[in-house]
Amino acid sequence: MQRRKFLKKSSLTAVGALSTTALASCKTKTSEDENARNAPMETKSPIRPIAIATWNVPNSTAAAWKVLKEGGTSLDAVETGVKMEEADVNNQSVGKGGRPDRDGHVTLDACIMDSKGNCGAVVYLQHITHAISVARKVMEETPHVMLAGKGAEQFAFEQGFDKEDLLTKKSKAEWLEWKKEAKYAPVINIENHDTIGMLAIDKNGDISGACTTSGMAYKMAGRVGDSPIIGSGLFVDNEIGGATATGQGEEIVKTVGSFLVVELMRQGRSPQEACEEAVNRIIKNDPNYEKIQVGYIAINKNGETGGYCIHPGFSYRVYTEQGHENIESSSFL
Ligand code: SD4
Repeated sequence: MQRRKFLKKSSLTAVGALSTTALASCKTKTSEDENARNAPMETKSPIRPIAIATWNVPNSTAAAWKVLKEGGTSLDAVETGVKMEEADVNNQSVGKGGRPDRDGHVTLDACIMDSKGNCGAVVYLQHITHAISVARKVMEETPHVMLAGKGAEQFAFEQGFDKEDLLTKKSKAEWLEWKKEAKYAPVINIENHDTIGMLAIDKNGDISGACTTSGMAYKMAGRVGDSPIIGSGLFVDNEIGGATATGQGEEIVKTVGSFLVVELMRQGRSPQEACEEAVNRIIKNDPNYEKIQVGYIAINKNGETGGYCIHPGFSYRVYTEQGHENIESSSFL
């Protein structure tokens, strides 16, 4: 019953002022759509280049688009794009200015994946704004996939990254205020919004993705969420598409969400349907789902996109040759 309600809702909600890209992924299914979905991918004319990102991050998608428009790779596009949010001190969920853990330390998680299946990640990284670039260095300059904590920091310094203080006055003042009660209760779409996950397809049709965050505000020291975990916060398969996540990382990790979305697309689901099913897994797994927010976005090889979340309020940004827009995601609740 609950499931029926959610399927109905998801097919109705997204038909607002959306581009053909978004509509292709959200509209009510017909047998024509079914045929189109089952047709071999090559027969459709693909939308490319394209960049999409979690939340309304116009500066990031514009920066990624510029790279793509100039003929750059999807890997350069996603790195360049998410760096905008990492450097923005007003985004308190990513990079410099991110909210600290409960001990007052800003610790960053990030990962990146290219079209050849290579990936790199950093977890619990301190003192460096551009965690995504360190993750890329891990991918390109080491035999490993993931570096953590002090080791990641030391590696970054060796690679020429500068040591910085990431705790801004604003985030410090808010943390000191929080400490008075020290009550840990994630606030949906406020405390945990703005992690940026980005997916892009370049002119050659190659897909890459990046995801970067300072994690849940006032988390326990050492806590790592989904964002740097390949398969959870991000997954790309160049034959199929990509997916990335935002929200309560524990739930995303438990269901290996982004990998799940890509595998569902491999089985023939549209990006929208795949995101819905991945959110539905969380709903089924966790009786307390009303207390949390999780949002997924996805793109398939044709450049069709989708997004879905538990609570209303999540949106994602799409940038194509047709222009750019912020799309309000449909939601379970
Ligand atoms: C995490 N998924 O660390 C991240 C949090 C997040 O916007 O998305 N914040 O669990």
